[in-house]
Amino acid sequence: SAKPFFDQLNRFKKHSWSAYPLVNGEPSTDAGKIVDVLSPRDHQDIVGKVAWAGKAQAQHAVDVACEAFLTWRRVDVEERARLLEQLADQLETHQAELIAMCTREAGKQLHDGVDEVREAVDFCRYYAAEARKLFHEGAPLPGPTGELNELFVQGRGVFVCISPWNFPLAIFLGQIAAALVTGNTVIAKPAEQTSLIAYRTVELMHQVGFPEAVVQILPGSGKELGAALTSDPRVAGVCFTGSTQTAQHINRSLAARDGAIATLIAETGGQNAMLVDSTALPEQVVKDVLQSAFASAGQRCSALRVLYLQEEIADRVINLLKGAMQELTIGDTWYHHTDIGPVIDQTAQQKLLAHIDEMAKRGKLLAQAPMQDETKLGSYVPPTALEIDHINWLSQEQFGPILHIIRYKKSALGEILSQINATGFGLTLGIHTRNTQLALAIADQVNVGNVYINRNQIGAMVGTQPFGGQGLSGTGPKAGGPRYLTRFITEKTRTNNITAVGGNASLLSLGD
Ligand code: UN1
Repeated sequence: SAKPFFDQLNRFKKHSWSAYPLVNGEPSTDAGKIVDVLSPRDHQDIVGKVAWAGKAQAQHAVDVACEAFLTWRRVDVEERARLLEQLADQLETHQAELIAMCTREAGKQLHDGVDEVREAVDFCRYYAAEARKLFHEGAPLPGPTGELNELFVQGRGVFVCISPWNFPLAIFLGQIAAALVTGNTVIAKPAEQTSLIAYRTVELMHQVGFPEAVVQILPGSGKELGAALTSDPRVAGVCFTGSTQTAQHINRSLAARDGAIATLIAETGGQNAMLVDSTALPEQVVKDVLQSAFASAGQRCSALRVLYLQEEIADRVINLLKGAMQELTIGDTWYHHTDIGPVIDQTAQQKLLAHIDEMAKRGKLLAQAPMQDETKLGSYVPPTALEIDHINWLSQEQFGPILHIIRYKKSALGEILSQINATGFGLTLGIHTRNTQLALAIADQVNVGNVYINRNQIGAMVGTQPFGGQGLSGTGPKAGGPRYLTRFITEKTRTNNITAVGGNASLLSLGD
């Protein structure tokens, strides 16, 4: 009974959703603030209503999660993994609704919504498979005869998962999936801007059989609710994706607690560069620059911010880029023909527009994509290319469709690599060259998590390009990689002197 995709999608064009604090499966309606969610597409489309949680719900949710951990950590890994796989199927069944939510609530293009569902599904299946490998219950270790040594892994306890609005489904669920499959209980605090899709996802989780006490959701403010959760000494770990500043804040809050030393897994910002030398293929460069800098309105932490062009090729690339930018369609994300949609809200829009003004004065405005009339309603920022002199003009990450271009002389390459490292960020790096030795040498010198050679530098795939950075860009291990789950677990070694109780033949043979 498969209906054509757009028919399914249209059913959710006017739908309105709700989100509440959901503690132990009980929605609290007496929570503090109630917020109307207006789409960044046009600031008119009402996507739904969100009730925010306060300190009382945070405390209560931690009580419930602590209690639930005692049984959840004993559930067989096979069962937890199977639940994740059932969730993956459930997401696919509901993909039209989830894509509509991505588009309306987060202002993402339809094809970004398709990618989000795909990535969320991949996270579920990948972490299910990795957890089965990690949990060799009682894997025997070598040791002297008469002694049985075994290694066990288990969840750490209550994990608080604080997720961003730019991947409101994929990253929201990726964090939770990793924490749950390794035997932790979860309190999810989604981004203020995208609570509705997060809440809907948690409903789907409960429908497939994740216990209500094991995964709870609290919509609310980062400042108050986030602080209430991260300052609770019973919380064993925090998984966070968002700004570097907020990660540092969470780190201090965890360190100040009089309690167990908590784990912080953080994936934060970048000041991502691409280097293009004179041997690169200009058409390929322009295609990959457009994608890396402007896809998802530049609202990816992987996005290209600073394009370095060797002087011999700079004019050629800039001219092609200017032409290509004139062809972009900026507008309402409900339409499939739209290339680039709005930024998340008016605060972001104002900040980005102010940055463009400042850089245009100090440097040079090279190109701006044309805006359709419909963009007047929503929070749109024109994709913009600016020429600047030095990466240190950029004191912080500009999370939007703004590309900074710097020309360089071949002899200055070494100095430029040092300047990129000196930003302290280390997330993605793009390289375009036909000189393979040079590409490999640059890849080795720059301290980043993900290097992309002769292609775009966004869209890391789960299991294929594990994603995450160094320094100011995050703690690692990489999401979607083979070691990600290791920080969600704790280990227990059990050493048993089996001769002391007169010996046990079957155990002895294991120990030999
Ligand atoms: C983020 O934008 O917060 O590679 C990280 C990519 C994505 C980036 C996710 N996986 O484009």
